[in-house]
Amino acid sequence: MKPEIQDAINKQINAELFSSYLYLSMSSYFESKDLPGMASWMRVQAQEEVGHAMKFFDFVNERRGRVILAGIGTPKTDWASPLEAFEDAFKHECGISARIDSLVDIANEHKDHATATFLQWFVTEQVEEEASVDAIAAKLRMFGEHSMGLVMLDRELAGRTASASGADAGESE
Ligand code: OFO
Repeated sequence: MKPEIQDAINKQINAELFSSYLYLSMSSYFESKDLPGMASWMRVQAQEEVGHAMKFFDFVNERRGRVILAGIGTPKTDWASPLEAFEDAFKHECGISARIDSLVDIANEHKDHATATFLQWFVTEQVEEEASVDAIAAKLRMFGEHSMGLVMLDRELAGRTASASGADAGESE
């Protein structure tokens, strides 16, 4: 594995673990606001991000590279509203998508077809990652100040489970 590719993937492992930390922080925020469904949804999301990090981790090892772990940044801990949290999540996922696109560019520059092919799973996954948080933010925008809508959405989001979302580490979906 070329050092440039290895370095870029190691940075991505850090970014995925930061994503997990951010969503766990959002889960804690929702717990504090008595929104257990949103807290649970974010907790599942945090687990899914660890799964993403582990996919990269396993890939580097399969290619006889070396995973080097670095410190994880401190996530934001408070939001003005559930809508602001989901809007932040959407912005964050757009940033992660841009990172994945640059990784594809680096793999292509180095004619590393194995890495470019491996990354296609993430390109597709990011479409879903952006769409899922954006859809929730859209519903929150629609409800406005109506607390009944918030309660109903919270109940709906409680239904997300780790297995249904492909959150298990190393799961290929
Ligand atoms: Fe790993 O997709 Fe979100 O961040």
